[in-house]
Amino acid sequence: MKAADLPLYYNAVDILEHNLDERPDKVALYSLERSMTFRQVSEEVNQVGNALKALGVRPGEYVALACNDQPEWVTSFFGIVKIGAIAIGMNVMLAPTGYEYILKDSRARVIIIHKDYLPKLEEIDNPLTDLEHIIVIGGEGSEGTVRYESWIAGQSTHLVAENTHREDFCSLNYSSGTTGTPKGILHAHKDYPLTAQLWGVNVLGLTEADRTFALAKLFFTFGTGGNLIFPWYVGASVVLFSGSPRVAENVFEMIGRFKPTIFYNSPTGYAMALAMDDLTERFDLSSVRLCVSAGEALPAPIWHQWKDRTGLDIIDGIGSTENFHIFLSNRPGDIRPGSSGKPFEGYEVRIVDEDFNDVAPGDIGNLLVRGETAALGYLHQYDASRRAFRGEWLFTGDKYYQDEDGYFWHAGRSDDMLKVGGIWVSPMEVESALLHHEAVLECAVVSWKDGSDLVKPKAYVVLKAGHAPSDEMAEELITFCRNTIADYKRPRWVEFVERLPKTATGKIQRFKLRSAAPV
Ligand code: 3UK
Repeated sequence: MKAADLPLYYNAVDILEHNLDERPDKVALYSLERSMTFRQVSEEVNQVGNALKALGVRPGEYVALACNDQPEWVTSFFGIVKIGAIAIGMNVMLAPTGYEYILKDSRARVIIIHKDYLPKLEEIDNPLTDLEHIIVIGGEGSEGTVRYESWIAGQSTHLVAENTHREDFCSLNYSSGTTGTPKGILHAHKDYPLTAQLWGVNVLGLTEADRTFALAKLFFTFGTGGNLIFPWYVGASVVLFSGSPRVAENVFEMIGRFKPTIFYNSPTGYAMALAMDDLTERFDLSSVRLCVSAGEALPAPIWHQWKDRTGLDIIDGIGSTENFHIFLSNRPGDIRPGSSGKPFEGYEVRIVDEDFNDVAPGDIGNLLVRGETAALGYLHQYDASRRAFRGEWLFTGDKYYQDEDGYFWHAGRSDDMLKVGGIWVSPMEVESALLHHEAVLECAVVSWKDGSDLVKPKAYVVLKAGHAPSDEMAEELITFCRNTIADYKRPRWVEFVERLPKTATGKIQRFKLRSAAPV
C-alpha cells in the first residue's frame, strides 16, 4: 500500500469509524475502568469533538493529552483528530519542565489531563500564557479546571468529521534529544492506515479475531500503533492498562483476566517477567499467540528464555517516533533471535559509512531508512532536522550490520543517547544530576550492558579533592540521582576515575567509555 492509494481527503478517525458499519456492538476496548463497544467509543469521541469545538478549537491547532492508558485517552485522541486538530500524546512521566517545554513549544490552548498529573502543571514556575482550558480526567481538579464528564455531558453524540487532507497533521509526539531538548515529531493522517497495513497486517498478521495488550503506553507511538490503531484498523479489540508497568504481577493478571492474543512489551519488560520464577505457574498466558518487542534491542538469550518458559515467539522490530512505528522487523515464521529481522514492503534500509557509501555486507555502518511514513522534520528545530531528515532518507542514529543471511543486527547508537527499558535517557541529564552532588567534580554517563545484555546507565566520576572513592560513596551518588531524576535514569554502576577522556577542545569522549559501543 502507498499513500497515494488513500483518498486525497482522509481523516484517520476512519480507523475507528469503519467499524461502525462492520461491527458496531463488538467490544472495542477492555480496561479496568470500563469496557466500550465501537459504537460507544464513537459516540463519546463525537462528544469530545463537539466539546472542543465549543471551546473554539480549530483544525490545525494543538490539543495536549496527558493521561494514563484508559478509555478517556482514546476518546480524547480521536475527538481531537476528528475535528482536524493535532493531538499531543504527552509522556506523563516527564518532569514539570518537560510539560512546560511541550505546552510552550506547541502553544496548546487546551490540555486534557488526568488528575494525577495536575501537580506537574502546578509546579511550573513560569506562566503558561497560551493555556486557557484544563480538562480533568479521573476526578475533580482544582479551581479553574473542568471535569471531563461534565465537559462532554450535554454534547451531541453526532459530529461530521473534518475533511482533512491525508497529509494534514493529526498527532505530535515529543522524543528526547541528546541535549535534553525534546524533539516534536508530527505525523499526518495518512501515516496511521499506512503503518497499520505495512507492519500490523502485512508483517504481524493481525486479524479481526485478535485482542492486543501493550505495556508500551499510548503516548508512545509504539503503543499508539500497536495497541490502538493497528487493531482497530482490522476490527480487533484492545486491552488498556492504566497501572504501572513496573509491577509485573499486575500486568500478568491483566493477561489472565482479559485474554489478549498479542502482547507488546520492551526487552526490559520481558527480562522483568522472566525474573519471576513462578511466572507460568502463577499466571495464565494461554490466550497469547504472539509477542512483540521494540524500543531497544532484544538480546537473543531473553528471546530463548521466553520461548523455553512460555512457548511463545517474540517478534523484535526496530521502530522510531520519526517513522511512527516499526520499519525493520522479524516476522512470524521467520525469526532470527537477537536480530531486528529484515526489511519489509514499504520501507527500504541502507547501511552506510560516514560518506554515505554502502558498507560491505557484515560491516557496521549507519542505518538509513526510506519510507512514506517518515515525519518531515522536528518542530522548531531546523539544525536537528537537517541532520536527521536527508531528503528521502532518514538518518536513524543507529549502528547496524547485516549478516550473511540478510538479517539486520543492532550495534549501538552513533550518538551518546541510551535506550533504557525502551525509553530514552540523555547522558547529559544524568550527568547534571550527579554534578549537583557536592563531591562530584566531573562525570560522564554512558551505556553499559547488564547481565541480560540490556543497556543501563553507568557513571564515571572524578571526585573533588577531599572526597575518597568508596562503595558507600557510589551508593550515595546513586541514591542522590534517584531523588532528583526519574528512577530508571539513575546510574546502576559508579566507577571512580582520576580523569575523563577528552578531545583537544575539552569535550568528553563518552564513546571511549561505553561497553555497548561498536568499534
Ligand atoms: C531504538 C531499537 C534496537 C533505536 C519505537 C517501535 O522506540 C521507538 O521509538 P523512539 O523514537 O526510539 C527509536 C530508537 O530506539 N530502538 C527501537 N526499537 C529497537 N533498537 N532494536 C529495536 N527493536 O535506537 C531507534 O532509533 O523512542 C519502536 C515502534 C514505535 C516507536 N516509536
